[in-house]
Amino acid sequence: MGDLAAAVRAGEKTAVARALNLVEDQRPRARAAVAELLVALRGAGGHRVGLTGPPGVGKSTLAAALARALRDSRRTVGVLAIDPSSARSGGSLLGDRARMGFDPADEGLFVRSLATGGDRGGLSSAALAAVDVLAAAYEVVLVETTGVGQSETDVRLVTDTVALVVQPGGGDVLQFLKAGVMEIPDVIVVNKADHEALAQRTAAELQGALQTMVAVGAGEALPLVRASATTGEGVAELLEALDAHRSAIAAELGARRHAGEVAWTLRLFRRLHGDHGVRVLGGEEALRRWADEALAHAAPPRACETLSERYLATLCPDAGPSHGPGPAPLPPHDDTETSTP
Ligand SMILES: Nc1nc2c(ncn2[C@@H]2O[C@H](COP(=O)(O)OP(=O)(O)OP(=O)(O)O)[C@@H](O)[C@H]2O)c(=O)[nH]1
Ligand SMILES: [Mg+2]
Repeated sequence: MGDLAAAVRAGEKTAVARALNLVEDQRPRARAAVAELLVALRGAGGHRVGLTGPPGVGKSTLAAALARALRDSRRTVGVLAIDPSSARSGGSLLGDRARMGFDPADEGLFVRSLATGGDRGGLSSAALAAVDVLAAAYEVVLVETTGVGQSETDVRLVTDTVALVVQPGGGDVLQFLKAGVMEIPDVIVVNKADHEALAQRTAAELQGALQTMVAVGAGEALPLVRASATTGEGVAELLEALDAHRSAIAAELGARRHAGEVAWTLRLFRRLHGDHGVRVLGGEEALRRWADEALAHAAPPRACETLSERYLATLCPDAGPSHGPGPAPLPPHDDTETSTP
């Protein structure tokens, strides 16, 4: 597994493809291998950018345009289209590579769709692990997810910067933002700005709504970019806004990624054991501390297994030798690393 991790880190395309196949493989042996791989791939990694937004606003086209701009500036890029709907257009994005003049032999560009959505509209563990793989291999990772809801919330757990893509006349998004149905992104893009008048009006409406939100303390000022993925207009400005956000959060990046991993571990645990599981392990706060501890030694899927073992041991302390004498005491709540194996 060390060899594969090293090859992925070196950005070898065949290794990245192999790692992503492994990530999608649900068999126990593959899952154990993925757990090992994810630990070996941990560390700084590339800038993870989420592209979210309603169906058909041009996320895939924009991802292709951004990828091209990044390659022009000699940065390496991984593109991941997640969920069934994106997987379809992700396919066309793959087709678009030729049309957009991407060299198939380009070692610095990797495009992949994952058809594996998670339950209840959220992202699957495979999707989240795939982001980790690409971030280890490429300087920038673009993650496309469609829709408003769980997948949009989940993508935040694995990305550093979230860009919400809307299109001219996309007033419903404005309503969602105002109503708090939708979380506030880091950057907003009004795509299809080649429909000039309408794009201008939509941008003005959004700007007004955002200013009101800032004024009432419901959000921060955030960049709003008008772009056209098809003409390329505004794509450089979008890239600047994404880079600026990455620079602005540089100091907190480690903490943010760790918080994302804790949240992801908790989500996986909740999917398996529900609120009951959370109660058995002493409530949300205690569960966070258990997750913190487990994440010192493993990536989220494996950390969740550790929590599950603890849950079972708590439920049936006499269940057999494999569970040992029962759960260990809760680790102290401080910032120093705990050393429980
Ligand atoms: N006029 C115009 N059309 C665009 C632009 N960007 C994308 N489109 C078109 O909009 C349609 C949808 O684009 P996609 O990139 O597939 O949109 P998407 O958001 O990825 O769609 P889903 O993945 O299905 O949610 C396609 O026909 C694109 O050619 C743009 O900037 N201007
Ligand atoms: Mg798409």
